[in-house]
Amino acid sequence: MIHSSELILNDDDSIYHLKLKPEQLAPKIILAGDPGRIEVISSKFDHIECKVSNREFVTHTGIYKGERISAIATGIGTDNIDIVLNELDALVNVDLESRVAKVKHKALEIIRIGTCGSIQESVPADEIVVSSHAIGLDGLMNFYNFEMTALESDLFNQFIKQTNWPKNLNRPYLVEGNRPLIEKIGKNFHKGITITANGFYAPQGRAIRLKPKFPEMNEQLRKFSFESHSIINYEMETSALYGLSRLLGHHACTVCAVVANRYANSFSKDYKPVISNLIDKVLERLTS
Ligand code: R1P
Repeated sequence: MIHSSELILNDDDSIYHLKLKPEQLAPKIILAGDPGRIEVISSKFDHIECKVSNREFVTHTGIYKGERISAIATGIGTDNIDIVLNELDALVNVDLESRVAKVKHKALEIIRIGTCGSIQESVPADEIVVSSHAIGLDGLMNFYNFEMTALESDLFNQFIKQTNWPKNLNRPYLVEGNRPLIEKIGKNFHKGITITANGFYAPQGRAIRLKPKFPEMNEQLRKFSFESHSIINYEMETSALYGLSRLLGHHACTVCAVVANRYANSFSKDYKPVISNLIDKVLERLTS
């Protein structure tokens, strides 16, 4: 039995942060950092079943072309992904009444639709990137029994070597997303490795008044190349999403609209229509 300090339920028996009950969650899920994006996604549904919100965690569940989908805002960062993934999994794989994990596990299909910064000249603002792998600078997966596969380890060792990764920064980790889902959702998008940063400014090589300790980081990331792999973009959630999905037995894929090009020092003039088109494509591909 899972204690009430570990699996926390609200007075209405909904789960602690997401405030959802099992019947309010669909097996196909779209995640977005920005709570405002959830309204855009559900405006495309044929029917909205329920809207639930608590803190930054806004959920709209509805029907799109006959399929049930939940759109959920995670807020920013891998610490929030830790909450969202664990609570989503508890909703489907734990009997909340008896507080016992179910014997038969359900696998969720989870697509993150995000915004990101590209570090490559060839991937300008307003284009779309699908994350084949994520390199987490966040350290979250180091708190779980997560181990990289042999292929991931090879790629990771190359990353440490080629970037000359400083020993006094966080120890990163590398994780691949769900290949079949990446092929299905990410068709014709730029595909590559995503850096999941544990901050928006210095951890992504930005400086306003404070200078980053590793100023050559973006140049090192841009130059990285191993077999067919290169690093394309920065965002702040995918490493945890891919890592926790693998451990919990769910399928995950991230697609992001490029809003900033860090090589050209440019920012999208208006990325909202790009996100709206991306949502249309993901909904089509997720339900086909
Ligand atoms: C930073 O501005 C936020 O935008 C990106 C980053 O991952 C981070 O969450 O994604 P979202 O647009 O999904 O929030």
